[in-house]
Amino acid sequence: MVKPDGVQRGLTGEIIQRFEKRGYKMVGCKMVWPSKELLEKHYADLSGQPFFAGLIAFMATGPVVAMVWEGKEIIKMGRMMLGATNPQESAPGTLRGDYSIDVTRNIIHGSDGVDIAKKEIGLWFKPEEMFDYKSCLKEMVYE
Ligand code: DAT
Ligand code: MG
Repeated sequence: MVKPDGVQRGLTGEIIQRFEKRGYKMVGCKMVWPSKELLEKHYADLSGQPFFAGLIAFMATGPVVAMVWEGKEIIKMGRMMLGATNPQESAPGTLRGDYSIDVTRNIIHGSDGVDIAKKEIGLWFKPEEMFDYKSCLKEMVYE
């Protein structure tokens, strides 16, 4: 998900392009201005953290771009492409390492595991907003 800072800074296209160019397949994509209720469910596991209220407040300041990507080990590889949570520790070449400075403005969210991804997809997407199609790139990206 491109966070409000990523959308405002015009980084949505670049973020999508990184995933597209690597060879991953987009199966869902939409702009959403999330409610605090949705964000509280999305970040429920962080509700005990001191930064929780600020995180929810910032994430509700504007629209985000929610996406579902498909591909081999996409969750693990996607996390690598994002970089460390704190941009001060994100390697150059990662999205956060190239485009962000502070942890509360780290431009992008990525699911952290298969079960979490399923939960998050259920929160953000209706089944009919996701698309099962054959990518013409398949034979050229995978062995
Ligand atoms: P990630 O987004 O890499 O999965 P997370 O799930 O631990 O990281 O935290 C969710 C978001 O909360 C993170 O992208 C930015 C914010 N956050 C995390 N740690 C923080 C901290 N110490 N202070 C302020 N915001 C923080
Ligand atoms: Mg997380």
